[in-house]
Amino acid sequence: MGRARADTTQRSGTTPRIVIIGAGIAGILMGIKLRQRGWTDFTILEKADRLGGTWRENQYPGAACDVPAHLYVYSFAPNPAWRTRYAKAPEIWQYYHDQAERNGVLPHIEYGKEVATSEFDGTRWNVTTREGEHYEADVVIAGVGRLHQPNLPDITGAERFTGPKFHSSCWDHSVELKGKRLGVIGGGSSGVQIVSALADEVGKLSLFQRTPQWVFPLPDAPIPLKKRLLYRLWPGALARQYRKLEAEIDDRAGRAALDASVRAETAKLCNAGLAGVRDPELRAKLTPHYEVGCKRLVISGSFYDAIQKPSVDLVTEGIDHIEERGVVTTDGKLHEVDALVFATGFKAHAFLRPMQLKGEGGVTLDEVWNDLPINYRTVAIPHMPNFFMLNGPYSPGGSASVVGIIEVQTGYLLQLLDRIAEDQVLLTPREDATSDWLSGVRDLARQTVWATGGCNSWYLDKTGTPAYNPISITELKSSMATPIRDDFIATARETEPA
Ligand code: N01
Repeated sequence: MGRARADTTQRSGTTPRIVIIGAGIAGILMGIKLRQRGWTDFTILEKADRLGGTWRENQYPGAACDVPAHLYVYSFAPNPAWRTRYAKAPEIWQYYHDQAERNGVLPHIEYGKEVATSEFDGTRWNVTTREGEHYEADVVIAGVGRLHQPNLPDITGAERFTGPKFHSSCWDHSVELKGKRLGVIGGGSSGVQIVSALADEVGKLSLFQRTPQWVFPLPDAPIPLKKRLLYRLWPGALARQYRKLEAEIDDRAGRAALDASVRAETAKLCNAGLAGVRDPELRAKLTPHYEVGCKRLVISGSFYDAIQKPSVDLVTEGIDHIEERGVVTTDGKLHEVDALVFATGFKAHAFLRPMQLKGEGGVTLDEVWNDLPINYRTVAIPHMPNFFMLNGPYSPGGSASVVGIIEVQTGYLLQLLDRIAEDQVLLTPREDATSDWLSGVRDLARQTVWATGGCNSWYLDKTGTPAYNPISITELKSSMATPIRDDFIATARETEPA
């Protein structure tokens, strides 16, 4: 049986052995924080052959983050080198790789290790990979991401298409698209970025749009060399920029789901961008008929320009089926394409799955989560002692920086880990505390534009309730500043001699 290993010589004898699942932004951060406190007895199991999570997978043309680059960093590691307001996927990947390297996390990562099962044996967790390797851990922390598993819609005949086809998060860079006819199904954040990036490169681009999106017309901009130098020489200015962006976005996006006046301002700016579409027929096709903010806002300063190019065709008739040569819409028209991209989003409610979890008394995650992804404050699950999550269900939604959210959750988990180490206990959230917290969040979520704004989106669970918490980072920080001791059941943990 394997151990959650790495530098075990430094093991203090009281610190728990930890397995972290996933080497994305969350897993790397947890690794950095553990090392900073001298806890080196942990392993990060990563299913792929590289770290980076979202930014490893999403390498489609134009992939970039729509949270300003200076905010999309660990707060303790500002980056003076960003060249543009919004960073591109490869630069973001490099930043998080560098953080893992600089902070000594790389040797803790084991690649090609997809966790298949985690079973609690009454004392500790037995983690098994798909390849059948076993790891023992006192604590398991899942940093597996929420938008991770591609949603590939079941469109009749898709298998008959003879050209290359792939999901936006599995881009096949070997396919030459220059001068070719490209079909893009889906006009969310990914589809919009792909269209903007490829409109001039391909011969013809057909965007199959089922629902028009609200597009916030924020242009990207270079960060002048002088400013980059200033940030390098004067870290205080960079820290101030982080705080400024955090406050601005918290102010704008943090309460937007609950605050109609914030949304009215957003709608005004989106409509001003839309007004730049000259052809009234095209503009009508791009005009959303639900409230702004109902779906996650698409942020792009270039989409409306791209969609008006002669090489781009916006197709709004529904897709009937796919055949060998392309996509046939419900009006019977065949849209011939050489390659097809599914920018159709992710299975946002498949959190932790397909991993199988078995907690105390053999209870499975599927049993605990039969109806809803029940959890306590996004990080802990009843009946799953010492099993924790980062960016779990009911984390804040909207356009906030997920890095900031994960930092708050990590700070909270570190306090739980301290208690686990000091008191040698297993911590499980109480069911009553869990349901009190969860019903509060769900009641609030039902009042949001996500639920009432007249759209369908991946925010909603099967009951039509958003699985997100409409609170700002400021509110998240205060609600997760200190764990409430009595909300957890603490049972003695069997320990090994050091
Ligand atoms: O996915 P989406 P995404 N037939 O789910 C359509 C983050 N992100 O990958 O609206 C036809 O938003 C679907 O149509 P509809 C960000 O949080 C961030 O674009 O359901 N169409 C929709 O248009 C984002 O919100 C960044 O009617 C079908 C699209 O596919 C999240 O990831 C960049 C269909 C899916 O849109 C997901 O974004 C990229 C079907 N059968 C992503 N099924 C940045 O930071 C689905 N669609 C910039």
